[in-house]
Amino acid sequence: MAQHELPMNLREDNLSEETKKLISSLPSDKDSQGKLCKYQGCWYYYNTLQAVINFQENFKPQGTDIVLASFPKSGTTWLKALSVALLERSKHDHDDPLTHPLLSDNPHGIVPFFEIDMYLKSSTPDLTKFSSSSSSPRLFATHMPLHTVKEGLKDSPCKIVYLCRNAKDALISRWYFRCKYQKNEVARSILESMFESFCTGVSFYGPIWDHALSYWKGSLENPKHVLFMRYEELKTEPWAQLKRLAEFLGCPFTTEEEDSGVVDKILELCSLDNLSGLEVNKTGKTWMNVDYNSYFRKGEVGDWKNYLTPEMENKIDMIIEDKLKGSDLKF
Ligand code: PAP
Repeated sequence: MAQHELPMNLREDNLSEETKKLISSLPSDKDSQGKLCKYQGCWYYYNTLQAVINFQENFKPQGTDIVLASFPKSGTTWLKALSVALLERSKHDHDDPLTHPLLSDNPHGIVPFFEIDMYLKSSTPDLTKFSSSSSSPRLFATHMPLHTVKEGLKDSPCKIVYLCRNAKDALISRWYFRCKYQKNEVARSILESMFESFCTGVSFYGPIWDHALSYWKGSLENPKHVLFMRYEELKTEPWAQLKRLAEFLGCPFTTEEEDSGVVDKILELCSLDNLSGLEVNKTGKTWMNVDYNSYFRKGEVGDWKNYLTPEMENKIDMIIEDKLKGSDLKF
């Protein structure tokens, strides 16, 4: 694909002289979409690296900020929706399309990614819309690993929520997303090449094991600062996990709320069926021209079984087991 046809985050046309110099000193590689380099243990396309550096150098945190973090395709859209619904619940009716933000905008339109929506275009983005007089804390998102995010947050006590998902499901989800975005047929040859990069770790935001480990360790070191959640647990015990998230974010449910069905209402509002059926999510797009509907697919646990061969399964499992050895993280 020609540079100008690629989404801005995958290109290399927005680099400062310092970043060019930095890149020349970093490990580099390429995949079918472009050149990648490894910064602080994580692989980025060049423009995204510029955005990461812009964020690290220029972001001014507030102590009440909340950061939602994930490896791509781990349920970020869901986590964004749940967090917005939790924080906004005292202000809006869950079914009022005129006022509830989730009924008129996609979660990605409401909660910006540092390195995609904010610092990709500018090193000094306008943050005024996130620091209005609103009493809610500011919500941001990221796919960066924890140590890289922390540099931008300086020593601020911001709360960080990480959503982890089975690596094989995240890979299949990424394959579908990429094919849809590039308007390609969902071809097996694309999966096979993505699988190889995924296993070597040389893939956008990879390696997944180091990514998850950074947050796992952070959550063990400072559980009040970093909450480690799992997509699979959100699916099997949504009630308990939503309550856990609410407590961590400092807005636990009251007994009256629980008794009056607020937990269920939030889960229903943020369900894949409900969100994907909203007009805005059927027809809207991100500023980078990604259809909002590409963020909603099956939302199942174990969908990889329909696509990966036993050899592929074995290979990925062995790599991850080996890389996680010595930690008690499993995913
Ligand atoms: P992103 O990293 O590009 O932001 P992200 O939202 O993390 O994408 O991942 C999309 C996955 O989350 C899709 O998984 P699948 O391809 O295996 O189906 C998508 O279906 C799933 N997803 C999106 N919204 C929800 C939701 N409300 N509940 C459960 N799963 C969801």
